Amino acid sequence: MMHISESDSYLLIPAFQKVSMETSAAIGELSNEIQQLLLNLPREKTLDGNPLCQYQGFWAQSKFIPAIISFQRHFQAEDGDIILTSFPKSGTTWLKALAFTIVNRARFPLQNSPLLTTNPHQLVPFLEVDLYWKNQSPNLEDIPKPRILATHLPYASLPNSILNSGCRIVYVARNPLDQFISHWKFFSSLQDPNMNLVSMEEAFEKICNGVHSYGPVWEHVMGYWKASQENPEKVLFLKYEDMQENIIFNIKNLANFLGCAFSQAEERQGVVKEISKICSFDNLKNLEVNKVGKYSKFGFYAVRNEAFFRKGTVGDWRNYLTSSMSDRLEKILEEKLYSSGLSFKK
Ligand code: PAP
Repeated sequence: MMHISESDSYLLIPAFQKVSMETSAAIGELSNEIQQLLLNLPREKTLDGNPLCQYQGFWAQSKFIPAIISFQRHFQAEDGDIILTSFPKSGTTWLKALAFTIVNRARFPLQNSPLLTTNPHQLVPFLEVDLYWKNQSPNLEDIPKPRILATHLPYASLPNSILNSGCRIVYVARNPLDQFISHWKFFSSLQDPNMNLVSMEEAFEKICNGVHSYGPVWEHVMGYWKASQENPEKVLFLKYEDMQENIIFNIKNLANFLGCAFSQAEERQGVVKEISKICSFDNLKNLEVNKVGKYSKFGFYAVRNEAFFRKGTVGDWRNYLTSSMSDRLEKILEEKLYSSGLSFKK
C-alpha cells in the first residue's frame, strides 16, 4: 500500500473534494494512477494558494489533473467542432461570446440571442475545468452542432483527436503584462474565505518564474503561435489588443475561418456591427445575468459572473506595475516570445 504523508495528502485531497458521488466513483478508477503521478510531479502553489503540479511541462492545479487526463484520453473531436483556446485572462469570455453569436446567428436572431440571458462560459463550456471536472465521461453528444468548446490546455497537451481531426482551433492571446494584472485582480475580487491569495509582488515573482496555472505564459502563447504559422487553416491566432483596435475586421476574419462568412446582404444589414455591439464589454457587463449570476468553473469557488468583466482595456498594467517590474517581465518576453516575430501592443 502506498504511503501518503500529510503534505502529500494536502496535495491530493483537492482533486477528490466536493465532487458528486457519481464523479468521485468515476475519478476512483483513475485515482491510483493519478496519486502516483501527482506524488512524483514537481509542486508549487497557485497565486491563491492551491496546490500546483508541473504536468507535461506546464503548471496545472493538482485538483484538475484527473479531469485533464480524462479529457486528453477520452475526448473525441469531430470535424465540425470549434475549440476555443487561450491562456486564462486573455479574452476567453469575449471570444466565447463572439464565436457563439457568429456561428449561431441563423439559429437565434440577434435580438433574442441566448448571450443576452446566459453567461458566455455557460454557452461555451470549458472541457477540463468544467465538463470533465464535473464528470469523467460527460455526455457531449447533446451539444448542438457545430459544438463550440473551450480549453486552457497548451497546444502540445491537446488531445490527439483535436490535433488530428478536421476541427478548428481559435486561440486568443493577450499582452502578458495586462494578462497578469487581470488575473491578479480577478482573484482579489473573489474575496473567498477559502482562498490564500499571495501579495501582488509574490504573484509577480511566480509569473516571472513561469509558475502559474497553465504557465509559463510564453510557452503557452508560443505553442499556439507556431501551430497557427504552420497550419493556418487549422489554428487561428487572435490578439486581444487587435480585437480592441478593430473588432469588425476580427469578427469577419473569425467568421471566414469558421466557414460561416458574412454574406453581402448581412454586411449591408449591419449584422457584423450588431454582433460587435452585443458582444462588447459594456453590453455584456451590464446584462442582468452578468451582474447577478454565478458560475462555478473552479471547483471550489462560485465565481460571480461580474468577475469576468472588470475593465476590458489595453494597458491597465501601467496602473499597477512599477517600471522595474514591467522592465523585468518585458525582458523575459523579449527573450522568450518576441524573438519569434510575435509582439503585443501595450
Ligand atoms: P477567463 O480566463 O477567466 O475566461 P478571460 O475572459 O480570458 O477570463 O479574461 C478576462 C478579461 O477579459 C478581463 O480583463 P480585465 O481584467 O483587464 O478587465 C475582462 O474584463 C475582459 N473581457 C471580458 N469580456 C470582454 C469583452 N466583451 N470585451 C473586452 N474585454 C472583455
